Amino acid sequence: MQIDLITLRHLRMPLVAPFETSFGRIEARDCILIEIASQGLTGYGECAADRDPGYSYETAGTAWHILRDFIAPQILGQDIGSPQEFQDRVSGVRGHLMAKAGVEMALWDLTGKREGRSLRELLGGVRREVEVGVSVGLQASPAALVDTIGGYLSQGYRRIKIKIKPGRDVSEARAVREAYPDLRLQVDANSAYSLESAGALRPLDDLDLLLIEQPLAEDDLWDHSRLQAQLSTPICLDESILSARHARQALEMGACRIINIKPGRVGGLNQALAIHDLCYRQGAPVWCGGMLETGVGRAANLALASLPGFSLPGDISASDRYYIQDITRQRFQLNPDSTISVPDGPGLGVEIDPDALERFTIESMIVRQV
Ligand code: OSB
Ligand code: MG
Repeated sequence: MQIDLITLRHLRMPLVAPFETSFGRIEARDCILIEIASQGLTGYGECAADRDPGYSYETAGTAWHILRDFIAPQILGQDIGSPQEFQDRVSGVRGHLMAKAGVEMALWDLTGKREGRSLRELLGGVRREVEVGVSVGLQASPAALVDTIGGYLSQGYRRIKIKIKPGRDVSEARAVREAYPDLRLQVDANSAYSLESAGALRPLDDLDLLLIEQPLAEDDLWDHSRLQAQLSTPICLDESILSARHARQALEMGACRIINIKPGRVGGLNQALAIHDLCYRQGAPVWCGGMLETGVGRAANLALASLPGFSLPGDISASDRYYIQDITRQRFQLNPDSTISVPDGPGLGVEIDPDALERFTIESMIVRQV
């Protein structure tokens, strides 16, 4: 693929409801949409870095800098054979995995459009619908949480994840379990505990949870292995897993039994595939995490989640759970069996709505070869 022109757009999309986690509360989601023009075709990719460095050190601002000053200059005017070749070329840029993942996604979209194949086909996905759930942010009280979840259940979602933090953990999970005894339920702490304070999570073992996501620090595989030894509920790692190597080491040392795969966090779909393949070989369940993506990133997540090893429902909800207006013409709907259909058009299989794009763009820039 000849890389002719790259357009960066910093988007700010108002959420239908605020989203609160252990690291903060947001009312709008930022991201960078990357548009690559190549021989008459246009590919889109979403860089998942948000406005603030809460989930990750990367922000829309750092990603903008890395994309404009380092990544774009290395590929503009070049012929890039494949998403893997792109990764080889930018291997001199340390870290900044979300910035790289956004460009890689646009190259997958271009590859699919050029070959007339969907991303699902390119990745080797085997399902046309994938099981999904909702990630529910911290609410005002356990009663409000039960209420909010009731709304999602009535829409047809059959798996719920709740965000927890110290002091807002066992009471919340217990209230939800009492209200919905058969619900497939899991919790996500986003690194809010230490090995010492995680003792508070022990009562969760009696609540029949699918998993406990990322209780401890991102750089702390070792203490996760000690915590897992004290819990019967599987630990699932999100923030800690940036590569297939991390995944292998985490499984080897018993730091987790399940892995959440997000293409943005691990540097792109290519590395996401590698983690999937490793876990599939080892029989470790994986599921597709979410980053409150626009329709662009959501399409990529759906294609990824159609791979055979994704045996647990993903954090991929219908468009109306996130945004009143999205930047894609497609709005993803929940099917009655708590699944969402994987797009089957070429590449990502989505079309951009230029008016919506204009409306949510707070800064844009065309990067040309110098
Ligand atoms: O930890 O999984 C997370 C959203 C932003 C950043 C981190 C996380 C999340 C979610 C939302 O839980 C998942 C979704 O996109 O629905
Ligand atoms: Mg998480």
